[in-house]
Amino acid sequence: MKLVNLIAPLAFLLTGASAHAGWSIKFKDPKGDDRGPGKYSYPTDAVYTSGSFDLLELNVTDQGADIQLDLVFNATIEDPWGMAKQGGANFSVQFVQIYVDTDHKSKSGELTALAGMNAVFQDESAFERVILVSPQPGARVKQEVAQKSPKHKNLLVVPREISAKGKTITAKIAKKDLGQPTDQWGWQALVASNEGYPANTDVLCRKVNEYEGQHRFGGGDDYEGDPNFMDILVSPAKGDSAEKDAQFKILSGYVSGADQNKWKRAVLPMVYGK
Ligand SMILES: [Ca+2]
Ligand SMILES: [Ca+2]
Ligand SMILES: [Ca+2]
Repeated sequence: MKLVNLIAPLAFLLTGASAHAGWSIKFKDPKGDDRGPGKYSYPTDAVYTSGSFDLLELNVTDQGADIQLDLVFNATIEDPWGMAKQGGANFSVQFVQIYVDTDHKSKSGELTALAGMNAVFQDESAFERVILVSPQPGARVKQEVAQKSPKHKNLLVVPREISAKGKTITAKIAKKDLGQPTDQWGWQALVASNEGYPANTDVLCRKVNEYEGQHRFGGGDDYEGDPNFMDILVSPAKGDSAEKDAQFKILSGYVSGADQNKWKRAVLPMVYGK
């Protein structure tokens, strides 16, 4: 056997395990669009500092055994409620749900966002995974999803480690839990707020009401047709201000009010890779 025939498979064996390490993708989001459909307002309590729900970047990096997500916000991330001392991560008010479409086939996957979000996805963006970046302990996140949003139980990915530093929340996910990301995957990040005392219908999220309160967002209505999140990604996710208006238009597509039969969900797109 020629030496070259021996070397090629050997090189594959040596590099195969980490062949994808180093792959990354960056999504940017405009500043100042942390108002959902354009008219949402923050709760009045001082912990909800300006920019706390304004996503600026989502970076996804393959690190070999882990996939790392870095979420950059327009505010320093703080832990005023001491979530870290309660066995959670070191931040308090944010709760980001990251939806992933791994096959980009119409209606292949789940279309409804987690209980409490009050939103659905476009047919082409039916998702296979939902990654929950919550400051709550992982066991509680799993329990809430199993109890209140059972159809997402098998799609749920809980990061093995979540921490905040400066303006960035970082989540490390075991690759075996997520799969191997490719340029063809679709991504969406819903920026909601962590609620330790959620309604029976909501997975750990804070509600949007008609008027803002100490711990309630305002600018929606007091029924359950309005989306309960403040910021999303919009294609092409370069962070241009046009994406701001595109987001407001997408999220304004909902109908809420006293008559549940008339409710219409906001329909969310995803952003696909390179
Ligand atoms: Ca933003
Ligand atoms: Ca899919
Ligand atoms: Ca946005």
